[in-house]
Amino acid sequence: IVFVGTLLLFWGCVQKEQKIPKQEVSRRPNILFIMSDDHAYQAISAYGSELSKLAPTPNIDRIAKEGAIFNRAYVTNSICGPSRAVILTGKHSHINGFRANGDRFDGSQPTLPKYMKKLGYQTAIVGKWHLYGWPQGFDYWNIVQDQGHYYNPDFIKNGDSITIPGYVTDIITDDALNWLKNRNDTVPFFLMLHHKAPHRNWMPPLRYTNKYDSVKFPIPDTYFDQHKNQLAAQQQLMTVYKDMYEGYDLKLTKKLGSPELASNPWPTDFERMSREQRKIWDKGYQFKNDAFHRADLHGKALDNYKEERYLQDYMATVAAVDEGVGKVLDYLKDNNLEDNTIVVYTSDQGFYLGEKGWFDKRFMYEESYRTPLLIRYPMEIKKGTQINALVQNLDYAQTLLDFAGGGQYTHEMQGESLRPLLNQTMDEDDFRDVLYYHYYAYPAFHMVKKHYGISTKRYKLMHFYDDIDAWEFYDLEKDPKELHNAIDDPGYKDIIANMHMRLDTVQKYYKVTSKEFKKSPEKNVERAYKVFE
Ligand code: SGN
Ligand code: CA
Repeated sequence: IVFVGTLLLFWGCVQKEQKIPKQEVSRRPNILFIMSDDHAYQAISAYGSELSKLAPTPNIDRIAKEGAIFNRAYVTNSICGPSRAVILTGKHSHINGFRANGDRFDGSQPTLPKYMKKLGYQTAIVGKWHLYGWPQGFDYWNIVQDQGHYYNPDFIKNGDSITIPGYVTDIITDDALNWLKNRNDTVPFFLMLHHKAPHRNWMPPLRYTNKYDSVKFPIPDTYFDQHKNQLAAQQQLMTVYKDMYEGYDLKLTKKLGSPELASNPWPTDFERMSREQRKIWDKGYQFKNDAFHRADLHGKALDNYKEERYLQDYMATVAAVDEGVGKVLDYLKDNNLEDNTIVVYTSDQGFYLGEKGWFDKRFMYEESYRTPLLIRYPMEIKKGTQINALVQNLDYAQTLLDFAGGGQYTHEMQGESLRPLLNQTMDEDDFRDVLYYHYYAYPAFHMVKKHYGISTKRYKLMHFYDDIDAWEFYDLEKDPKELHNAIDDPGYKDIIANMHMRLDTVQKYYKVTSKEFKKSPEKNVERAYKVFE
């Protein structure tokens, strides 16, 4: 009894010590962290691509216009679950233990939401989670099951399974708004709003099935690239015109006049629709599909057409995300929360929109390695701030804790706070000048080989390993599209030697050990490729 009593007394003291005065808690900024799934920076008009000009994202752009845009934001491991684990922990995959989709997140480790709670925040997550193991550190959670579905999706709400009728992006937006409206407004909030869209198979809402039908999106000039001297790139299975399913991905039909989809290995995504939804959907797609059959395309014309259809659906899916972002920004505005709320918009990684011929992500090449990052917080960030420093999703936890007054919790994290970049108290050149990357998921969907590497503002060194052993080096200034692997170019000999040295240093810095470079057991290859991620 004495022992238990002492323990309770001790616990009471600890509790007391941690209690933060009420006035201090209420002064902390609210945080709205919006993350979509697979949203390429090329598809956000604030980043200025030709493609995005044809399908602008005015609401997401508002965050950049009224705040800051990061032009060189990257991930540490370009795949969903791992990126989310990095964001929650502020630690690389090899430290937080979640290396590939399908791993189980060790929820007992310290995370950003747990710290936010300690700081007196009311915390919530709505939308995609994809970490296996239920969310911890959230007062409220309502997550889509696994990858989630576009139509009538299944959710797990604080532990209970429910199916919510409607379109996933709208449902996530509304649920987040509902939580905001009913929150305890005497304490600050930390809300993670995680969209499922625009993840494969890019199903737009019924109101947008024809939104971009008449828009001819430009075909990337690298669409038919053959990946010369890029062994891993030659062996991927994520080429739009080779690996997409005509029915499932491109919504093409079998024949003129019929709504029956062509190859469609996962029919449930369509079968989930109610009869009314399906009717509107089929009607929306009928006209373009009939036009497609009449055109009787072959060869490159067919390949190009597939890219057009891919982009039309992808961008229509993005349009709903943008609309949702507009709704929550309006809520903040109408409720006098604009000034004291930090709004972040990002994606779990970048994505290919036909560059190099691809969809999906995983590679350390720019399109999938980079990710959009926009942050608005008028109290500290000047309108229209452009940031070119090399930042990573590794930095988000530290940044948000810094703003929330939780700097004491970040000692074990591996990133840097972006706050001095955002409020311009630090010169960009004084920020880090090299980034580390490691992708582990092979063999798996799309068969991108395991690789790791480093990048500076100008150079990139990568090593593909496991069942290959291939180094690549790029000079991004001379070759921004990464088409010329210059690893054997004598002109770069010294620079490459230096990059190797830096790679060693960086790996030591992030505590990477040799056990990180394990080969996959040969027999798993076939099976792993078929496993649904
Ligand atoms: C699904 C997709 C893949 C995608 C993975 C991982 N296929 O398996 O194309 O690479 O998710 O995506 S699908 O037919 O089910 O859409 S991630 O964003 O979750 O990492
Ligand atoms: Ca993703």
